[in-house]
Amino acid sequence: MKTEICPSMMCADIFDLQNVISVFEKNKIDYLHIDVMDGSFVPNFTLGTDYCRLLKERTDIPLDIHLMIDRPEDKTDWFPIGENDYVSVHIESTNHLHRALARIKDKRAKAMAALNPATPLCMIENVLDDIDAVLIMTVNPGYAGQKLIPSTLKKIEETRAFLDSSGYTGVEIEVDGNVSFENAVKMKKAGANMFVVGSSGIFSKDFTLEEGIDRFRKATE
Ligand code: S6P
Ligand code: MG
Repeated sequence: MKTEICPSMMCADIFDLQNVISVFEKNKIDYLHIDVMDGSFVPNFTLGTDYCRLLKERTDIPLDIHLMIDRPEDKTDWFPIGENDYVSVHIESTNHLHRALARIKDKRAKAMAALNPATPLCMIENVLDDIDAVLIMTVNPGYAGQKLIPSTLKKIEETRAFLDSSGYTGVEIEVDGNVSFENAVKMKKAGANMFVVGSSGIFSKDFTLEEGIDRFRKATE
């Protein structure tokens, strides 16, 4: 499966966004990962509907909208969701996971089910026909700059094995949280193919964004 880079936009320098997007376009970045936090499902507020809309207007790079909000099924219309975009909803954020995924599919976008580190894999068992990807959180959602929870590596492996043995070989696995160059190698080996790269990956004061992308691609080759 193709290795895809999804930079976490909450880690990008907001005063330098024009340049950041140009670098991503030039380097053929796969998705822009946008963390939407509502201060309720997670203890933080981050990027919102206007931010998504402005990015959508500025670039053709598909969005990867990570909804960390309560009752996402009621809010999908607030976002500029296009055919090539991914939208992920957390299993823990709704009593109506199937409905939330269906709202995304109504927009012809790609649907992703997200699991917190403590949420068991079996929770996706009944929505396999409704998803294009599974998001395995490798930290507790809410903040950038956290440390990988080691048990999640095994969970990635189990997820890939479960999807393959159930006949869903085309369902992708995204990983999010402390995806450093070093951790990405282990995550890829475990079966992940979409990588959310943030402050421990390509966004660093020690090298340019372009160098970071290059290092990431070489590490995960
Ligand atoms: C966390 C959020 C993530 C972070 C990303 C940051 O709740 O969903 O997308 O932005 O993990 O990357 P890093 O390398 O700082 O962990
Ligand atoms: Mg995220």
